[in-house]
Amino acid sequence: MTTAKPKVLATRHFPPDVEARLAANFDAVLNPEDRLYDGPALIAATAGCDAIMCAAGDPLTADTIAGLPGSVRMIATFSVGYEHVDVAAAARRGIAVSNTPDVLTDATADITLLCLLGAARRAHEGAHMLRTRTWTGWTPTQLMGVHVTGKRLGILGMGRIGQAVADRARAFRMQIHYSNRNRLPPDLEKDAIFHADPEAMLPHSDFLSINAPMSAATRKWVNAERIAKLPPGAIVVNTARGGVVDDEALIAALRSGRLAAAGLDVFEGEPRIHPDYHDIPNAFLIPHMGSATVETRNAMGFKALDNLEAFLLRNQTPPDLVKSS
Ligand code: 8YV
Repeated sequence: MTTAKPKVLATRHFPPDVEARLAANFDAVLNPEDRLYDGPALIAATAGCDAIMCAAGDPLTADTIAGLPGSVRMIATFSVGYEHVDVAAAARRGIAVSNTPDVLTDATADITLLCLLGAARRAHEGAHMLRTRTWTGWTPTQLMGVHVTGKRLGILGMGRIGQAVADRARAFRMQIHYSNRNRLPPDLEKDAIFHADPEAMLPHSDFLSINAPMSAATRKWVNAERIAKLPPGAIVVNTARGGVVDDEALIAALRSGRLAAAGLDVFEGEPRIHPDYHDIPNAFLIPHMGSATVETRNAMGFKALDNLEAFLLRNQTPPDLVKSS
């Protein structure tokens, strides 16, 4: 007698190799058209499901989780960030939650450097000139940006991604400052300068990179008051979550020139970003591409599957279980 495979709802259209393994090992409910589920649709779609494989932006709020059928035992998110899953609400219902740490560290750190360099070197304006056929030729003063070498980089959130950003920035001979809940041990801290108080790091940050997760404490952390503490002409880079930045304050500082530039991969309310960003030349913008390499997206999917398989097929604790704080 064959026993039925556990049923897993995939809320998004995941990479082909990931979906193939999902379908081989589970009774998979796929979403080939990549339709976005709202809360009620998600609840309806999970009828008879044992687990949900979701992604950032899916509304796994307390209300949605409260409405899930009793059969749902696990939520595996295809992301390292899990602010879209109410972990406490899941814990109350005995639903395990897992995420995908480590595998996207390098890709996200790479994109952080892309944003840093793109902002500092006015890549958007240069590319725009070519695309709009308005480049009339090289001039000695054309598109002069901000030098990176030797500058101070303040990193808010020195976890795996923050540390990988620091390693890359060292190759540009940047001086690393960081603020983190806990000071790193010397072998990880290396030459970086720790600031127990993140506010105290700001005056030392010619560049500020946000690498902290979204939480109540980081919500709109980059606001007008804190921007005023950065050196004039500083550059802000955000590859973490859009909600960490107060868009109105950042836009005002970019317009006035108080900040030289910003490099942003993530946005509050994405994909409907603050409309003013569209017209700001000194903002280098890309659409949440931090982990977007084939290797990384496959690794994220396989990690989500490792967690689902451990829990649903082998009755084990998921290796990347997210604990409710
Ligand atoms: C993902 C991310 O691509 O993993 C994260 O937290 O922000 C991204 O790199 C996306 O969130 C997929 O769910």
